[in-house]
Amino acid sequence: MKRSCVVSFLVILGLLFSLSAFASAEEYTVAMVVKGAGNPFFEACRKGAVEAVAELGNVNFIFQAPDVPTAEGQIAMIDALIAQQVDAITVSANDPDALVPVLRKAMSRGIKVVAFDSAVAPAGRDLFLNQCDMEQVGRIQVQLLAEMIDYTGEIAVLSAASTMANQNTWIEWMKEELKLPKYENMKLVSVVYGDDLREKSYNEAIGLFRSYPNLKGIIAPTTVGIAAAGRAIEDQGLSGKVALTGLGLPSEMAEYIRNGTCAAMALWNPIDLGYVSTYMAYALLTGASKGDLGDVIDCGRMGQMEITQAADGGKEIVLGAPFVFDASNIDDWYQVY
Ligand code: RAM
Repeated sequence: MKRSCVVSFLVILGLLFSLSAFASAEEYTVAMVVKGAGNPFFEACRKGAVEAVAELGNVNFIFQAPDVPTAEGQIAMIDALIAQQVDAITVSANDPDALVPVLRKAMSRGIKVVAFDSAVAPAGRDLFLNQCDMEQVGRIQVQLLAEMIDYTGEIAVLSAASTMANQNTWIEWMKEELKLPKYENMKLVSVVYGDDLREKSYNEAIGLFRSYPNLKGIIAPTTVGIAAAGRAIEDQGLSGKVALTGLGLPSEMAEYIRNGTCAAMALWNPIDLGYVSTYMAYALLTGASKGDLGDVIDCGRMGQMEITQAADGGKEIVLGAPFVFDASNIDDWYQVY
């Protein structure tokens, strides 16, 4: 009798033990939805997310990208992820407003939503991971180009898609910068959209050379656009005649930076972007943060990061400042991302 009591006590103890072990090992699924397939920028974001997931231990990771960078493609993917009952979605939006209904649906089912890189409107997200201060990113690109063309001549912007929030905000700040008196001899003649597709971006650059024979410079605030513009400038024999800057990946731009086709450009670290956005989703899932202003989130090797008020009225974490790449440092970076 006594012995069977001890046995059942041990069995119950064992059961409780395994239950608590089970509870602490709760598994989460985080899905990252990016603008479009075949963009090395988002491959770098994916790399950062995979790194975070490996550190966190109890997260399954799904990476999805529409073939073409459109809101429709992303909406279909997010709908499917809701049906799959993922726990969190991190997303770089192709359109800040078009994605709101499907992301609201996700949030109403308890799915946490962290936008990163290109924001979705506040109603469709819990948090945004802003890569850098938007104003600084916009202004710095004009400053870089102005130095290259001696503050004189016609310039154009080769952007991604006309619906994309990150590029549109940066372009607004470029226009603000251009209002300063020191740019009075620089004229923004056109803004064209390559939709973050390689061939379309290339063709838009060629179109600019044809429409504006006196063009002195291009700003491409997209890694796809700047690489396509570099190729177009060289194919047309315009190196040294049309200057190029914008936001580029060192891995794709090293050759153009070294040979002067693009003397300087800016960017931040896309690996960190994917890494931190995953930690943010995790903090919301575990309840470590409710996503409130002033909350500080543990972001692994990136340290403690604070939730602040975003310019669009929502809440965000800002990753850092833009970094300028040129011939002096490109060799240190072109193998990193
Ligand atoms: C492209 C994408 C991305 C942007 C970078 C700079 O890869 O448009 O959203 O942040 O460029």
